[in-house]
Amino acid sequence: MAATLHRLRSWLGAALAAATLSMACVSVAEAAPTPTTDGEFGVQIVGGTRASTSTYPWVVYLATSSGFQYCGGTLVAPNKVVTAAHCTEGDSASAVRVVAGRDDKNSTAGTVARVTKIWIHPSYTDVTRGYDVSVLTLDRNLSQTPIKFATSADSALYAAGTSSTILGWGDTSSGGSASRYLLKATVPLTSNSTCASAYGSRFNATHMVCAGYTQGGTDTCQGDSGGPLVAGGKLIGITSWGDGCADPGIPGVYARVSTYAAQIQAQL
Ligand code: 4AZ
Repeated sequence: MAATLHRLRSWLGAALAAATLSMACVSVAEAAPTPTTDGEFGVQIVGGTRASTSTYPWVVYLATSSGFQYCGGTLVAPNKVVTAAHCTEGDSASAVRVVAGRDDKNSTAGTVARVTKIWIHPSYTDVTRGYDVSVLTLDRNLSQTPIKFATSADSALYAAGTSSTILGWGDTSSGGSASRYLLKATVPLTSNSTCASAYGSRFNATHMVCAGYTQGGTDTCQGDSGGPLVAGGKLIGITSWGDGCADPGIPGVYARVSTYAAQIQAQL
């Protein structure tokens, strides 16, 4: 369902998408006034810069069989990709492509793998209830280097203020259009209390971690879902949800990978 909506969005454009995605995502562009940081600079994730898959070989994107990018993902083994459950929910494996080593969506660089199995966390229902985790098995081993993911031993990586990296090919402003190129940005992890102040009971610290500057301006956005939040050289989060993108006081929300480490490991 959600992946289908992501695809519809690709086809029909951002304006229609705002209405369409309101069913799958918790919020839409009109949830908050568009800040001056949105759109004015015409760059990145929101507020980021271009990045190369040579530097971040484990970042991948999910595409339809027609080649439309609709989510991100992270290579955690040569043939295993971690992504968001809301990216793969309702999909058949045969419909999903994983694109690795391609910075520019309008190029043919890198490798397009097929998917032979989709695992979705069995407790997943919707993003605000947590469990927004999915593992894809690929039809081949990729040459790109995987990244390690956080486990219960990595609680230090989740400390408030930790500098983290977000990556993706998603929208460069709230309600805007997707990036042609891989983009990256650095955002600090927020405290749990800061995130609870923004989201109330929708935020669950066991299942989620938030990141963003108090002043906004830098964030993941629609189309970045499923992609990586990295700190200390490990995958610590999966881009999951948020109210709008990059608004002051409204951080992005990420699935807390350490909570799911054993279940992810069991899929490898
Ligand atoms: C989404 O709908 C989405 N600003 C991803 C990230 C954020 C909001 C929405 C965080 O895919």
